[in-house]
Amino acid sequence: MKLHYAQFSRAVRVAWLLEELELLYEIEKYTIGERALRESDFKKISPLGRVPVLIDGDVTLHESGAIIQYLLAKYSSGFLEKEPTDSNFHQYLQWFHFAEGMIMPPLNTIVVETVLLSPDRKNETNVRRATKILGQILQTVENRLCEVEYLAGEFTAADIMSGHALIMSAHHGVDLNEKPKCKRYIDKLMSRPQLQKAWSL
Ligand SMILES: N[C@@H](CCC(=O)N[C@@H](CS)C(=O)NCC(=O)O)C(=O)O
Repeated sequence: MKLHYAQFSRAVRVAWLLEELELLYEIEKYTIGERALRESDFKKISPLGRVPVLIDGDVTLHESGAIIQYLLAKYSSGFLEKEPTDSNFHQYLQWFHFAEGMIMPPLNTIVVETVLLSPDRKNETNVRRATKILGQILQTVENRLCEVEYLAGEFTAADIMSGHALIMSAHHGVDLNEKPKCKRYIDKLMSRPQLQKAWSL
């Protein structure tokens, strides 16, 4: 199994799960923005030139949530998932998909405007709007974490998906001062050796 990975990217989610499942994998490392991601060889496995990409035998996947679901279905025997019969199944789905569906779109805007674009192309209105929307979105995570320790009750892949999105938000300077549960949750996730390993490959 081979993971195409870049530090601070969504590929951390995949490495994190691989570590939690104690699976063996090879790693090919990139830096976001580097030329290799734009080259035709890489685009054969990732048409948009993005990470993560997972190659497992003759299977190639290039969408983090799909990779996580694939790994769980093939290798976890139910660990880190919720079964449809579990009373938290709907919460598991809700918070698994909340990462790419809700948290990442405004965070992407913030990253594009503040990190990727040159200062003269930065649009303050876009940043303000995305910051406001992201604040509202993260408030729903805060509210959920007032009820439970982990998003689906106990630690699952929903925490790998949305927890990572929350960690990325903090990493990019999103203000969590009025969201103490989110801050504590991030600290708790970051204390997992499996995430520490995935973060610093
Ligand atoms: N929805 C995709 C997003 C993949 C994505 O945008 N990856 C970013 C890193 S987090 C990337 O590779 N960016 C490189 C670039 O845009 O050049 C997923 O969850 O895998």
